[in-house]
Amino acid sequence: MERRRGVVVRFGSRNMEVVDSELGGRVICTMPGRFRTQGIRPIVGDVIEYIISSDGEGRIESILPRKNELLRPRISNIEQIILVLSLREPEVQSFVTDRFLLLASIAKLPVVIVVNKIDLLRGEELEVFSAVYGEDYDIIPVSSKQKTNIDRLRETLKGKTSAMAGMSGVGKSSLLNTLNPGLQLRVSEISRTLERGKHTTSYAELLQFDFGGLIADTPGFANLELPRIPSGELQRHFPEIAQEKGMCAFSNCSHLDEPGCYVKELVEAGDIARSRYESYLKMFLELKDREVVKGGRR
Ligand SMILES: Nc1nc2c(ncn2[C@@H]2O[C@H](COP(=O)(O)OP(=O)(O)OP(=O)(O)O)[C@@H](O)[C@H]2O)c(=O)[nH]1
Ligand SMILES: [Mg+2]
Ligand SMILES: [Zn+2]
Repeated sequence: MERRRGVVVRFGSRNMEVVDSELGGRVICTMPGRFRTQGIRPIVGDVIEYIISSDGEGRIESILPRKNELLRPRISNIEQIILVLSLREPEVQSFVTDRFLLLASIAKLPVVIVVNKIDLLRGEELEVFSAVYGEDYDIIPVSSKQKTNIDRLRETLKGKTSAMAGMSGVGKSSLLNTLNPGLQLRVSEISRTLERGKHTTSYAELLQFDFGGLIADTPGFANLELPRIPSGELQRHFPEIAQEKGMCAFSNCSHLDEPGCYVKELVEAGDIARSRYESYLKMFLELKDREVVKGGRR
């Protein structure tokens, strides 16, 4: 029988939904019993091989190796993080933005910053934001409400698997509907054919854009608990600090209060944004605290 390829986009209690872009549709698939005994468990985002049985159901044959895997939400093969934020209603604090950026960096995923609700901005607010982030990150300013710059965002999403992250209220759901009207509605329709468990909302799922591309609609990535990295590694994830590596008097400078710290000089001169430096300090001290707590075992 013909083996086909698809991407797992959603789970039910006993089956899963697979998008087969060649087929141009979706197939409800089940797992062979041997997966359970062998401890094989597909997750959302997995590329799988399957065969269609006579009743139109699919049966999974194998899972292709994962390129990467996010833990919260548990999802594989993500190609980029779309970090949505707004500068008004709500004004997302730079510390929150910087945590998201850190998580994306640790996951080794490129991130695109989408500044939504630009219809609410006054004066130079967008320019001020761009001055802090524009050099190291791609920024797409949009308004879901006025449909500004939506085409540009669509281009960025087209043909890729993305995860959308961002604080509650910044307009993630609104954007999905503006990008692809009816997307959410269609989802609930399909869910009926899928046998759902009781706690389905906690699962990750991927939505399929009509223009091509998949996106994880769960805000689960919003869990902002600091990942367990050594404090000394933090600076690698701040591009504007990492770039100055070797410029401080001490080669292992943590840019806290060491003499001859070039990073602090750049902050004073306004070449590194103060808000970014303050985020760095706050996270550094948090990581350091944790190291002291478990210090006895080191
Ligand atoms: N002015 C303005 N309001 C917007 C825009 N986009 C979304 N909103 C409003 O912002 C509010 C929150 O939007 P949602 O799409 O629910 O936000 P969300 O990010 O999905 O929030 P969670 O699901 O809680 O994570 C709604 O009242 C939207 O109408 C925009 O571009 N401009
Ligand atoms: Mg939402
Ligand atoms: Zn330094």
